[in-house]
Amino acid sequence: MDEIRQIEELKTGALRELVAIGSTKGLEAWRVGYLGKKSQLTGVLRSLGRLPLATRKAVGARANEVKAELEAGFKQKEQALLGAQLETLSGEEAVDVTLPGRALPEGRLHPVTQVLHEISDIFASMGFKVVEGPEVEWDYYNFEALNIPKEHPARDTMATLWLDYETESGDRPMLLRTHTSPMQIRFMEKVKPPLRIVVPGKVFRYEATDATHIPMFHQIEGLAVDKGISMADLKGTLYEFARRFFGPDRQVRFRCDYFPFVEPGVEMAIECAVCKGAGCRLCGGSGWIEILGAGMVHPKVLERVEIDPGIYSGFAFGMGIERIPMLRYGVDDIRLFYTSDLRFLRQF
Ligand code: YSA
Repeated sequence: MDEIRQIEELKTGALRELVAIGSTKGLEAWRVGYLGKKSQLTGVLRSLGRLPLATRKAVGARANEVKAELEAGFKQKEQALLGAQLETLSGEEAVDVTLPGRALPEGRLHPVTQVLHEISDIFASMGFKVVEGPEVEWDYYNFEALNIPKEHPARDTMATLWLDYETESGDRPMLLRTHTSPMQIRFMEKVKPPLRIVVPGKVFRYEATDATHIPMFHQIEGLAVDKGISMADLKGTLYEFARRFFGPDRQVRFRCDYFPFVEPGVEMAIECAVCKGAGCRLCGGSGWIEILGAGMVHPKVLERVEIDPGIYSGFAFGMGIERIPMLRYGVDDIRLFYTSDLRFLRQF
């Protein structure tokens, strides 16, 4: 059969040429010539329909076999050429394909951010909505509306960073918020009870640093206002938080405290993680670390936002965030969170 002989000659010629090829460019030209759409072999396969039935089968089968052989030869040659190319590269171009890849460093959330998310999630699961507020505040929201008028001694307990902005009357009404409590006022101006929110965020104080104090730290504010809310609701909520975050065995202590925007006011402390209550440098020898201030929202604060204290009552709390991971992991200096030492931060 003429066709078969033609195919065999084609194969012999193609393989002879393939052996002699020395570049990837030459190999590509060979592929197009012998295996491409316009190649002789493809032509044979396309014209099978014109052959008499008796020869069609044998020619088709052989043409397909030769095509597979040529394809295999092409692949083998391609590998050989690439391998040779890698071996001949030198200096910067050289690639050692056997080397393992370089792992990219993986980022992660800062431990304080992780804890802030975790605490927000705990309160969210108890029905509190998570909202945020501005870090640059007016005196009105940070102090005045929270029952801390000018000249009130409570202003001295939160040394304030004032902004260099003066009104015509010589007042300096802008500041970096010293706590997250201004969001109580902002939220209640817009939303009336029943309401339950937590407000995570940064706060700023003009303060010297030590093992438990820094000038920029985080707080999470809590506020619940409804009919019939009592101190029992406040304690129940905070006990539940402590149980979920620190586990059931950690001791919790409430003591009376004073904040002008609550009546009565309390502070909550957790048993020191470093000394387990025995007293150490971190807890100043007391065995306890204060984590939050809280209380029943003062009637004057409710009146300010036009909520009738004769009908509604509420509780609020403001928790310092950095001290929480200190208590959980036994970190004995708050400043470690902000010295950017990756050996410390990678542990969380
Ligand atoms: C009180 C009553 C409420 O109804 C609502 C909120 C509050 C808390 C109040 N706004 C407040 O800021 N109180 S506080 O000055 O005692 O701070 C609260 C917590 O922040 C402290 O318990 C402490 O955990 C943390 N804190 C305070 N100063 C800090 C600090 N953490 C790190 N560095 C500082 N300099």
